[in-house]
Amino acid sequence: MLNESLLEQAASKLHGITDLVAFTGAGVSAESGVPTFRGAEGVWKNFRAEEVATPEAFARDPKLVWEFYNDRRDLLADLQPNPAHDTLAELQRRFERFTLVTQNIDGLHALAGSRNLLELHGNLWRVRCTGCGQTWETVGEKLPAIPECESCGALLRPDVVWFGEALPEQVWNEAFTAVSQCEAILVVGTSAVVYPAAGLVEVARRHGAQVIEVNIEPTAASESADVCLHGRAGEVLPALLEALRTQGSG
Ligand code: BV8
Ligand code: ZN
Repeated sequence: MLNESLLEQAASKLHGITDLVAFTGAGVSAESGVPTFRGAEGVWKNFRAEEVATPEAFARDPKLVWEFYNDRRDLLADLQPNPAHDTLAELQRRFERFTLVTQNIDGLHALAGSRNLLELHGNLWRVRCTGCGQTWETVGEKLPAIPECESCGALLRPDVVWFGEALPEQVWNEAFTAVSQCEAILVVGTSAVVYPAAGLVEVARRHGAQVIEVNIEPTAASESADVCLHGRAGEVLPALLEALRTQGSG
């Protein structure tokens, strides 16, 4: 059962502000059927991240790495956004400045209609040529086991950020700016262990933002949070929106 008073407390922190950031991780897609990374059924269970989500792994065994990503593309092709994604898209329409910063690569926020979306770790549906650098959106497409570039013949790779790789500079700068300016940050469904992304929560707090966490359990971000709403994002976020409505905001 959701804690009504904490919901009211969180809603009152959002009431009347104009600049909100939502920072999401794999937990926001869990109720859509996307395995999280570190949960019991975590996507890493068959593979260790170091095995498949690194440039070294790709150089060593591109076939294995593509098997890992093609499996996730196949799984995702049939999955839909859940009420957590939908509520974040609705919140975007209620706040003058709303930035959605996600670590997820599953594309479900865009599918739910979120705009002004910053994908810190790239996107599973986009591929990039390791030779000429061209990128292609290949949403829902079935790729060959080892896809090659039509223009230059080099290997294609998923356009995601692997461990040991820098985040896309433009996206990182926009995210950093957004969290430095926001009045509140909603931290949803992340274990907050992957850096530099996880560091954005502290940046927001240091700049005076209220921090509201939504998660089924305590995380590394919990000590930075002013309010921790324990529960599934697909239930807590709609309830938070409802509490906002009854507070007559926006
Ligand atoms: C960098 C894309 C330097 C790929 C991802 C040692 C060795 C090597 C590297 C490091 C090291 N120590 C530290 C590092 C740095 C490393 C890092 O932070 N490692 C961690 C693991 C310690 N970081 C990097 O390597 C980054 N790059 O540092 O480069 C550099 C700098 C300059 C120039 C050159 C180089 C790059 C990190 C990006 C890696 N790519 N994804 C892919 O997905 O295949 S990260 C991956 O983890 C996903 O993006 C994922 O989003 C992200 C974080 O995980 P979460 O989203 O938080 O998911 P998780 O399962 O952990 O948690 C789910 C949460 O949801 C839980 O809290 C759970 O309770 C909750 N939940 C579950 N169900 C629900 C729910 N909540 C609500 N409702 C529910 N229903
Ligand atoms: Zn090419």
